[in-house]
Amino acid sequence: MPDSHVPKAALYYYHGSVWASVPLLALEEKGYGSDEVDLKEVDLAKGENFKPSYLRLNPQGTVPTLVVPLQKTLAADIESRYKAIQDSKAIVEFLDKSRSTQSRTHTTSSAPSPALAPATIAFSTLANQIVDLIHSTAADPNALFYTNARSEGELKTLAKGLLPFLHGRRETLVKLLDDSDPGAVQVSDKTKAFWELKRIAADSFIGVFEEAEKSAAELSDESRQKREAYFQSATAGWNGLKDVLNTLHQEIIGPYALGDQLSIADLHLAAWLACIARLSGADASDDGNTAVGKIELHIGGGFSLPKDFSVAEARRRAGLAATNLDSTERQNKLAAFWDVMKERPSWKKVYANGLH
Ligand SMILES: N[C@@H](CCC(=O)N[C@@H](CS)C(=O)NCC(=O)O)C(=O)O
Repeated sequence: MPDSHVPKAALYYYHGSVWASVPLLALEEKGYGSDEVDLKEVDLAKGENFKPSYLRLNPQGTVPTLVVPLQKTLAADIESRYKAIQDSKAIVEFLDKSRSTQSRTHTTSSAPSPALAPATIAFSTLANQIVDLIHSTAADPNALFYTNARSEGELKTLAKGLLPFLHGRRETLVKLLDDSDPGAVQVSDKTKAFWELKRIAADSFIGVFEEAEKSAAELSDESRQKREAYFQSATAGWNGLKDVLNTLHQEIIGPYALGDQLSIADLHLAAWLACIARLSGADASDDGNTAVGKIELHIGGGFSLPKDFSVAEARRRAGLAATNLDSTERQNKLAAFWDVMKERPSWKKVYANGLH
């Protein structure tokens, strides 16, 4: 058993976060023992990520953050020093390298630890392209989360869901700004400007959502313009997803991003797709065709990905038992990806309480 004085790594996450799901999936896939990394929830709905104590770990105020003890200072008699890894890409690369079948330092798990880094330069380039694409502005699931309404009916529903979240964050930001007035807590101008920007962003959505129950005719000119601008950006955001999905469909080898082996790219893709599917009305029990079908329908305008990937081939490559499938049955590659990810214990654990 590891010595309880040995400093542990801590993963700061939020249960509803897209990008924090990537290291959560990685912990399972890499076979980390449940007592090897402390999970610390940062409540984004209460703006806990804006607090100075969290900004010291991650100045962007985002989850995930992985705080790891520096190896030189593992001995119990030396005060531990830590470094904070502040982005899902860097965290997963670190988690991948830090546990291998050879190195079992302080590990309590005997689970296998497959390498998730691509094995060749060509695969590594492809994996990076996929990861960069799903982390690009056009694919940003958090922007789509706030702009998931393109009609007055959808706006009413979304407002009910998001207003408590936005108010919770705003309250914290206002308090932090008030407390940082001269004479109170000392914070840098940069931090104050960051809080101010976040407060303005929250206010702008709150303004639109708080008037969601009003018809367009009941709004002031200014509010009507704001609602129209909101719908325009929502429409542009969801339309922009067509290119992202088409490119992914072309780039992925199938059923995993790099073919038959799970890699880092799949963890990012799984977390991203789960979130986009949820925003499109899918749930965790949906199969790949249903979930991706809901995404296509939600994007609208008859958008659909080509169904050019053999279902039987996808199952064979993923090492899954053949079902009584018609060997000519085809699906799109994202649906095939969904079906094989859904079978994995990592996915079952991270999405046990539903998609997020
Ligand atoms: N590039 C970062 C992005 C992380 C990110 O944007 N996380 C979101 C949650 S999924 C967040 O913490 N947003 C801050 C907020 O809601 O204020 C990563 O991949 O880790």
